[in-house]
Amino acid sequence: MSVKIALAGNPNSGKTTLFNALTGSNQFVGNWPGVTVEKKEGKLKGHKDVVIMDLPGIYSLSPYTLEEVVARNYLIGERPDAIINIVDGTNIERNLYLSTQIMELGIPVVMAINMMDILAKTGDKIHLDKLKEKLGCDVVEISALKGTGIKAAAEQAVKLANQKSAGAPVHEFSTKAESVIEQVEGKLSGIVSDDQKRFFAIKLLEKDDKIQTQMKQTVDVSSEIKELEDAFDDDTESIITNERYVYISSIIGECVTKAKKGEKLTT
Ligand code: BGO
Repeated sequence: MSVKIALAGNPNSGKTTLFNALTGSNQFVGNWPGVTVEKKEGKLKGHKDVVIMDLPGIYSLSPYTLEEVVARNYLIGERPDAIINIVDGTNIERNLYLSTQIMELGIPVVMAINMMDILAKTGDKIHLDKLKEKLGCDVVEISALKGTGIKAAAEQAVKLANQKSAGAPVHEFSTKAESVIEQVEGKLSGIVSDDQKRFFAIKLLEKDDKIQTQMKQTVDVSSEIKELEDAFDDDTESIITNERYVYISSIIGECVTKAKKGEKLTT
């Protein structure tokens, strides 16, 4: 049986560079069914039984662009054995918006922080152990362009894929939001597997009708939506987005040290 590893990240994060470096000429290019979004897959160099699936570059797992729908349908429907989430280390705050959603899927994740060659020149530091703890996933530094760290990232993904278990998702939203998410998760017992509950609960609270349609059974979360909207005096989609930004700010505050302005760069 072959192992499936998905490559997910923002546009311009270096995904194509990494995909090419990991697969070489061993690639198949086509289209995702029914849409003109390019589908690329390839065998991991040196591993006949490991397939890398290059997902379209996206900023979020919301249903607003074709690329997002293709990527999330694959992640939810096909459930790869592991995900390599490539993150542009020079733009980490923005990239983490997608990462926080990827961590909710219940699939093992290796976060590959790319562009480390550029970051090294700026003097900014990303504290990997802290990041790992705050996100609940493995984190490695890479330069897709120079090829550094990419073998270790891929091998870690293969290892996690074979273990078949994702780390528990980190619950870092506000107490109120977490308590409402937990109530919705309670309604999903027997409908989605335990490790996917957080993703589905959040999407239902966001009134994501494509996810509601995709679920075999309709789940009424109107009372939880009302509870959250009354508590925050806002709509649930904005509430969840805001919760993510607050969580990301706390990650950046604890895990990234910026080089002091005016400090001489070491090149
Ligand atoms: C151009 N380090 C550095 N320094 N650059 C990288 C790295 C890295 O680790 N990884 C990728 N890049 P894509 P998506 C370019 O194309 O893989 C660069 O969208 C240019 N092109 O080389 O395409 C990579 O698939 C002219 O840069 O990303 C590429 O995710 C001038 O990041 C860009 C400068 O990588 C995006 C760069 C004509």
